[in-house]
Amino acid sequence: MSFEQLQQTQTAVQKQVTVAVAAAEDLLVLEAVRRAREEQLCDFLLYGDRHKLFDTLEEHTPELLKDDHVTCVHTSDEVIACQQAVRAVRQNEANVLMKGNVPTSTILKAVLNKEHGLRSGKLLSHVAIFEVPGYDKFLYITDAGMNIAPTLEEKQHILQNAVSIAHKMGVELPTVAPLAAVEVVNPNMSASTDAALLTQMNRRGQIKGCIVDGPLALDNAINQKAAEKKGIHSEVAGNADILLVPTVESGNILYKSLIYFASAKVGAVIAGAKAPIVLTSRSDSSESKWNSLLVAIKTAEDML
Ligand code: COD
Repeated sequence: MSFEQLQQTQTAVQKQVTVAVAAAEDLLVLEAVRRAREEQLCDFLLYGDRHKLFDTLEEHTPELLKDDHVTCVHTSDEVIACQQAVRAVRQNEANVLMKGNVPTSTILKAVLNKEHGLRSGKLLSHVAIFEVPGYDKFLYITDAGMNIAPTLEEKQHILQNAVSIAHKMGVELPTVAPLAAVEVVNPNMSASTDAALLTQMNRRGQIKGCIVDGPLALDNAINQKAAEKKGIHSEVAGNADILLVPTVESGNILYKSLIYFASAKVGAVIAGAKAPIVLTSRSDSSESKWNSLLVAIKTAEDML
């Protein structure tokens, strides 16, 4: 699967998805909105400051102002824009939440608000989907963006969130590699002991819907020859769908290495909330915002 194929399947289906964008006055976000409307992929509720939003729309994407499938809602500041976009999702007026020109912490506050937010009782976590040149399927990396130093229990939830996204993307039984620096258990490396425990939890049915095997180092998780050289024989080694990274730093470094050194394409969502959330950072390209939107719409399907 590639993002191009994902786009083709999504535009062919024509579902009734509405995306609520908080603080939509962001050029790259509006570029993704314009592209989505061109493909008639979904409808939009754009929340933002009247002057900034309308000026940006008029200057860069005037066609969106005349589009009946795009509704603009004036909000006096970015906090209210986040609250209202979250409320639209909570009240089922929208099926996906997307971050615009607002700090991540501001929108996460609205999402995590106990009374008015989008908590579902699960841990929220970041799932990034990569199209890597030379790897013949999507590679999922989690959590490279939200949970800083997850405990074993949090890793279990992070893993389960990624498995759920992979299922919705059409991977029936994803293979999961909990990564460490080595492929043997070293009691001094908590990433390796956690990986072994997650593997056993999967074997005992505590983690379902996937095959977990670890610890694995990155090379033997994604490269068959590297796995063979180390004498590792498993359904996961050399063939991982999902890489579970030990910390946000290791995930973030892997994420950026793939983009900058390997020209990988990425789309990402926050999973575990009442609806998928597109939370790309302001430095992300318009293409990655577009890919993230495609993933969010695809994974919102079963919530419609
Ligand atoms: N899932 C569900 N609930 C959560 C989560 C989560 N992942 N994180 C916090 N909560 C709940 C807590 O239970 C609590 O009720 C409330 O939210 C506030 O919790 P705090 O005080 O721990 O939350 P914050 O605001 O201090 O931290 C949450 C962040 C997600 C902002 C924080 O974990 C963070 O900064 N993560 C790293 C983001 C980042 O810098 N990424 C870098 C690459 S983009």
